Amino acid sequence: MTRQIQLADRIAKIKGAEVIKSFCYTCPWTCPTEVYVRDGKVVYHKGNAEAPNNIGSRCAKGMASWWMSQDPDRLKHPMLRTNAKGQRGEFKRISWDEAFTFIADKLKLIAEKWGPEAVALTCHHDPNTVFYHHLLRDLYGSPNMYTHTSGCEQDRRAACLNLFGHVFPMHDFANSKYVILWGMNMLGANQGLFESRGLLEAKMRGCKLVVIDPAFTETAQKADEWLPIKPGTDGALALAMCQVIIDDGLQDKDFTDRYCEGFDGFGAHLDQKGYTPEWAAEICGIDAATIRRIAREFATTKPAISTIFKGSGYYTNGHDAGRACYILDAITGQVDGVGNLLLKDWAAVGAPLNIPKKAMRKPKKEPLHIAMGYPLAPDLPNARLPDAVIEGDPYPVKGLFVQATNPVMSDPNRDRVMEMFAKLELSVCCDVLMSETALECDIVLPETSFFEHAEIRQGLWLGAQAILCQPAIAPVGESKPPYDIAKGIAAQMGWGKHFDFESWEDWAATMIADLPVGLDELKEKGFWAAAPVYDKLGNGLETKSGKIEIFSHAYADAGFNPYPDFVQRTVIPDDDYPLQVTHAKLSMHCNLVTQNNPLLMEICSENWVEINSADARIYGIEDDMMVIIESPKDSITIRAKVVEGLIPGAVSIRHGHGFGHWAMGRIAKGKGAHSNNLMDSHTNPVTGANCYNECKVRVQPA
Ligand SMILES: Nc1nc2c(c(=O)[nH]1)N[C@H]1C(S)=C(S)[C@@H](COP(=O)(O)OP(=O)(O)OC[C@H]3O[C@@H](n4cnc5c(=O)[nH]c(N)nc54)[C@H](O)[C@@H]3O)O[C@H]1N2
Ligand SMILES: Nc1nc2c(c(=O)[nH]1)N[C@H]1C(S)=C(S)[C@@H](COP(=O)(O)OP(=O)(O)OC[C@H]3O[C@@H](n4cnc5c(=O)[nH]c(N)nc54)[C@H](O)[C@@H]3O)O[C@H]1N2
Ligand code: SF4
Ligand SMILES: [Mo]
Repeated sequence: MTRQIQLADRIAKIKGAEVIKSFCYTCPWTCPTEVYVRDGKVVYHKGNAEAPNNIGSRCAKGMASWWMSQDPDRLKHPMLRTNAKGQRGEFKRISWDEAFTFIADKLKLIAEKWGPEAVALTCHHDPNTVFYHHLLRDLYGSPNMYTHTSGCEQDRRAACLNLFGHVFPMHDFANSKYVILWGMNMLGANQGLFESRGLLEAKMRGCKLVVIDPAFTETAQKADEWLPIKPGTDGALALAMCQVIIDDGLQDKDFTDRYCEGFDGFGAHLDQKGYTPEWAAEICGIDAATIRRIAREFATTKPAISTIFKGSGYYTNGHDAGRACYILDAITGQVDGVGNLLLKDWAAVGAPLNIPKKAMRKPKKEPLHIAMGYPLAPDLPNARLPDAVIEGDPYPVKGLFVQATNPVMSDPNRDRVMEMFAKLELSVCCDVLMSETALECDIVLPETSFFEHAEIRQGLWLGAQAILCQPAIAPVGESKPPYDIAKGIAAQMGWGKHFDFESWEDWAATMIADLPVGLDELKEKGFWAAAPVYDKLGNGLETKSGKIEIFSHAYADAGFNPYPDFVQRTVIPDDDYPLQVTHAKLSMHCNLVTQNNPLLMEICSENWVEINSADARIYGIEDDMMVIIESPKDSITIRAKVVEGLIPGAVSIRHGHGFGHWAMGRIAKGKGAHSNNLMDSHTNPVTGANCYNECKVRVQPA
């Protein structure tokens, strides 16, 4: 324990605070925490020192997140829209009973006129969404329960599912000797803390870090080598690296024989397509000698990891780029061993409600993503949802529940998303703040935050882990936890008996019935974790062949090319719009969650666009100047940072503020600029991912 933590512990204890084990949900990595509460207020909080995920640490946005427990702008009452849709919402306060009745009446009407599949739900991976699933899927009968993932790491998910049959492999960086990060800026956009710490510790022990990114990110700044790649060309580079490894005979033959499907065909495929380093160099802007060298280093330094997050996935060719980056791990035998990409085990966390089979309604239609023609999409292609609402394609969607996600801000093509909200018969927003999406909805329901309610979810740690969030303070205003909201609506629908728990401890006990830990111990510790288990490939994977599918049967069955290919992405800069848009997160904020937090806004009060000094000279841009970025569709005014660390021909827009932030609250309002109306609704044809970087722009001083 560091001196600082000891000191803080002592201060808090002296002042008589109660310590509650919980987790942070400021970002999806949900680090286990200790929340210190006195007189019903959060007075301090820190990482849970016992938990392997964070070992007592937190990131800046996690530290500052206690603000959420007392933000005066928190939603406090259910609100009903009083003006017509298609304009900024005006609302009146209503009671919960009125809210439940309103929603239930609309649900009944939609089921009668269009069928239950005309209601969809989208959320931010919140585990408590499970209560809405019980309500809307199991009892109401809609197959359309989705998350926001097509706006996030959908391409990574799809690549990992198709190759490894695993949705979210973790990284055993701490034991690695060679790491290639493809557009994964984990030291800026931090993903929990043990992976970043593990990587930095490994580096101190001599692990080589190569960052492939158009931008000289926080992570690139710590790398041994930064390879500035032309946007949307990772697939070409990774395929050429695979070819070098196979040409040189550096593959792990024993591993590919035992655990991989289609290795021999893959070599032939690369040869046939001519995916040589010289070919790739032309496309990605990294010279052939470097491609060869990095490929050979990677194949001969073990253990190693080649991994992606979202960078390569924001283009219409991201699906195969992702697969190719991970095939590097597969052909060199670097999967699921110590120091590798780890196909982590999941904890046996069950459903909270036991709804009898005979009470469950079977959906009559296939889920939207299948009906839309995206059978391999791990989630809804969000950018296509407006087609279903506005045009009834592939079938009508009339009701939408939105929980802990802000699609008006987060999805591409804001105009179209807002048009969608105007056309819905029922739009319900469950949030903690009056978000931009809330303002487009019929009804806004104040949910409790992670300081005020209980949740159990899978921990993002190398081994199986279950983590518990416990209520530390009373709900803010009249806000309710998702369980109570779903229960209230269910009661109006005549299904109240299925929500028969009095306290959160009752449903929590049901959820962890199969875990080797009781609720009392879980409350005491805040988490349950098993040691990481390595080398499980012999048990078979959840792919069609049970192996790592370099040849993807899922792709073949869906009519796609089973081996990855490189195709050019869709929107290419031209004379009128000469610059390529890329995006990156802000280290001091999380997406659109933290811009009303004064502590973080004091450090980072607005977002900006980065532009290379060579481009800045061409377009008359000086550092710190306000500039206009204009696409064929829209324009924004934003502050510019003139940098050396960005590939010329691109701009990097830091994501998180802006769009007037008219809704969120008094601190967020009017700060920074938002880029999501610059682009159209481009969707990856295989994974359904939103392609935010399919966007060309021009820039000039404001
Ligand atoms: N501080 C902070 N931490 C966060 C978040 C946050 O908002 N702030 N958000 C959380 C969430 S929800 C997520 S999903 C993760 C995201 O984690 P990351 O995916 O690591 O985060 P981004 O900043 O979006 O990283 C995208 C990177 O890809 C690069 N890039 C763009 N185009 C290309 C390309 O064609 N090829 C390659 N190789 N790189 C490219 C960008 O320059 C950028 O550095 O972070 C999580 N952690
Ligand atoms: N241009 C561009 N667009 C992007 C990205 C990018 O890098 N560039 N990043 C993409 C990525 S990686 C992601 S993950 C998405 C994220 O996009 P979203 O899914 O919209 O998620 P957030 O921005 O995290 O905001 C979520 C909403 O949750 C609310 N909220 C916060 N805490 C709670 C809570 O405890 N309960 C409830 N009910 N609500 C809560 C907030 O007030 C906010 O309205 O955006 C994507 N969009
Ligand atoms: S990484 Fe995410 S979950 Fe962990 S402390 Fe930071 S904001 Fe919270
Ligand atoms: Mo994300």
